[in-house]
Amino acid sequence: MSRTTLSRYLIEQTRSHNTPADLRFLVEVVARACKAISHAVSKGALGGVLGSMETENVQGEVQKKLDVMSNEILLEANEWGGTLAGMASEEMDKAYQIPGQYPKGAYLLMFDPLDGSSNIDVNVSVGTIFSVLRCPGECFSQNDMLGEDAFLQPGTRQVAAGYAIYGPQTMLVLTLGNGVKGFTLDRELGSFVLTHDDIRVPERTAEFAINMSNQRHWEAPVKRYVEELLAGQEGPLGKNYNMRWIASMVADVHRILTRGGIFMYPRDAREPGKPGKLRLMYEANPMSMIIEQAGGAATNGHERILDLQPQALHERVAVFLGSKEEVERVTGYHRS
Ligand code: P6P
Repeated sequence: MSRTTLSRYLIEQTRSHNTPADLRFLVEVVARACKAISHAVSKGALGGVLGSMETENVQGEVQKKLDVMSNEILLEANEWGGTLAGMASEEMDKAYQIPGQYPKGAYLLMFDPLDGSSNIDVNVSVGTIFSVLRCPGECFSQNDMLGEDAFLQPGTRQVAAGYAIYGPQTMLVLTLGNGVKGFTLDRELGSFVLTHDDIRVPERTAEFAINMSNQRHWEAPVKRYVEELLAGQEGPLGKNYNMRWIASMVADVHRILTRGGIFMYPRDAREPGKPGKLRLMYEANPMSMIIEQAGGAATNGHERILDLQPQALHERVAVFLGSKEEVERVTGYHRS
């Protein structure tokens, strides 16, 4: 039986779910850019792409050479196709304006071009996270500058979300709003092939992911919850839990999509003004859409992440996502 490639899946979605042709084309181009990033990442030291730049991004984080390369790959791949009114990236302070020589389109693309890049030099899985919104109103008139406000839409308005994970296999995990599909890159064909047709997050789990070194900085509900996890069978939760922390959100979320779990990056007292470390628009929102589409849950400890009204392009948020039972438990502790 012929294998379903990403292109065939997208065509079938157009027929069965009226996926617009320009959205289909946008996803194909993003996937193609992820193939190019995968190729650059896999070269490692042989490609002269490891190590850091002498620069910092808008987050104040030292940029890795591959951060900058991945960002440029995504911009160059997506700016000419006529599907976008603009782009935004973790690596750029301002929204990216589609150059005047290219037509504009109806969508906004946001991405973290290389999430987990601190892991690159130690050869641990990293990834690209992307989110697609419709541009509100007439924001794709050819000559107008695109304002940041056009991006500030709640995560429920996303029309597509996905990530590529550059690990032992390169995979693309995608949702168009009707379930979550996983595609594995066949390097001989150069195609993403459908290998995970209906990804579901188990409702219950015995595995949690959090950076335990921050424990003394957490708020009380998180301290209570993690203490209960660590108390295991003898504790109030009545079962033993395992812990994983890869420090690459794409890899941790991919594990949770594959076998369940809860991922947590809570706010902490180190920087009280910051609601969390992870970014809402191009990390938490796309991952939350994927997790919810796979039957899981995602909150900031108090409310559903996808309902949050963004106030700024690079705003941060606390994240609790994964198996519904555990996300609801820790969220309940914040409310009690
Ligand atoms: P820490 C990577 O830098 C990242 O943004 C996420 O991918 C990851 O989950 C988190 O930060 C890791 O943070 O503080 O454990 O290094």
